Amino acid sequence: MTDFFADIPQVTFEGPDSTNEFAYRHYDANEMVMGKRMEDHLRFAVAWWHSFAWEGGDPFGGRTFERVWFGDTMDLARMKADVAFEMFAILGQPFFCWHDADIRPEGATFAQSKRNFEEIIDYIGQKMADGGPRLLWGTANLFSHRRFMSGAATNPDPDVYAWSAATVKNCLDATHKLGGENYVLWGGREGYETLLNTDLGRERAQAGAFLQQVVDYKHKIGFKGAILIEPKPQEPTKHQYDYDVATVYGFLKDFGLEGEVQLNIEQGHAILAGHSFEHELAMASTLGVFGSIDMNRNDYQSGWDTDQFPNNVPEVALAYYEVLKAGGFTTGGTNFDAKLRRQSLDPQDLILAHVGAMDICARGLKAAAAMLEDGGLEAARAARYAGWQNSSLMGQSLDVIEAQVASGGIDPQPRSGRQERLENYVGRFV
Ligand code: XLS
Ligand code: NI
Ligand code: NI
Repeated sequence: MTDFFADIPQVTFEGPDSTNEFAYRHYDANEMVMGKRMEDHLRFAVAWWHSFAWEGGDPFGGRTFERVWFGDTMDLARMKADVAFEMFAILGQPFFCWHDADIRPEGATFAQSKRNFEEIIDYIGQKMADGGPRLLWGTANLFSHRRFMSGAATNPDPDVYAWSAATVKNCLDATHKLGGENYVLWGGREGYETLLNTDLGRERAQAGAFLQQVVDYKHKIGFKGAILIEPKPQEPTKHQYDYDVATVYGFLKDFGLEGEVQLNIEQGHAILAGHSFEHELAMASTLGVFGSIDMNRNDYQSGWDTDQFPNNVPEVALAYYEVLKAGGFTTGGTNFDAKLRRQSLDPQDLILAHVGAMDICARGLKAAAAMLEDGGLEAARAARYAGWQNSSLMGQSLDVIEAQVASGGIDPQPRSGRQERLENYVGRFV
């Protein structure tokens, strides 16, 4: 036991009228929503990097958090894991996620980093053994160290490609060992700053080969979880290759991997790409590649990936509406890829950020389920497209269609899109 969360009670469901800060008002893990426990719908996960590894820096200043576990030793890495599991227990969090670099100190050599990593994976494995939280996904940090400054798989230097491939191999092994449900590849620095020095076609081919190797290795070791790509349009590089859902799907199709890889869709990344979160979710679902979500909003003015905890029920409701319509999560879940603001120094802030976010998501999920059960949006949509029922138009030749229109048999009459009425409808539920 550490004493980091010493004064903080276990957070339990007390209902909407509770005034206790350390209680859930809406998230009741056992409440049934559309025939499933809320915990099994939402599948919340804590992100190790933001909650335990991030130091509070920004472009103008360094560390604001003073955590006793900050440092590069294995003892401190174990203490960090102890604190993490204490937080999971306080919150009743069913899942967590990590990058290799969040959980182990970097060694002087690849082999030393690997030993550190394997040791801490065993330590985490022991903590999970007694029925504790599970691993939603593991991933490799192929972007922080300076060796990755020009990319990982898309690096002009094949030695960096090799280092990255070796790192992903170890992270996949570890994810498999811990019974992880997914493995995520976010394109970190897979992109470019200037075309003047970039062979875009070559880099794209490298990314395709790398992904194929990841998929092959997954099958080789018998990992049954999903491989997920997380799209993001910019930041850290000016132009990221995995721009958005549609772009990644085109990439997967090009390399014949659309049946092997799904997507982890982040709210803030959708906004950076000029989309809404629900657009990205609907696109992934329609293309058959929906996997999991990172539930963290961005500040709407700043244009950065500010990774804030969700606080907007109507937005979250529309996102879960798409998740539910896609059939809900299978291996995926709701990862809070979210961090405190750098002035939020207290252990209480870390707990309450998650409590608030979980309540917001619970409200969003319940609103989404109520809309689906009511069926108003689906009925309106069906009515709007009703003219297509029994239409053979899409299979006809242009001259056949022209003959029909020219004969006067077709005379389009504009009809209301009813947007405001539908917005009012949504307003009844959120
Ligand atoms: C960064 C990404 C990152 C991934 C995991 O913007 O969101 O946190 O989720 O590498
Ligand atoms: Ni993310
Ligand atoms: Ni992000």
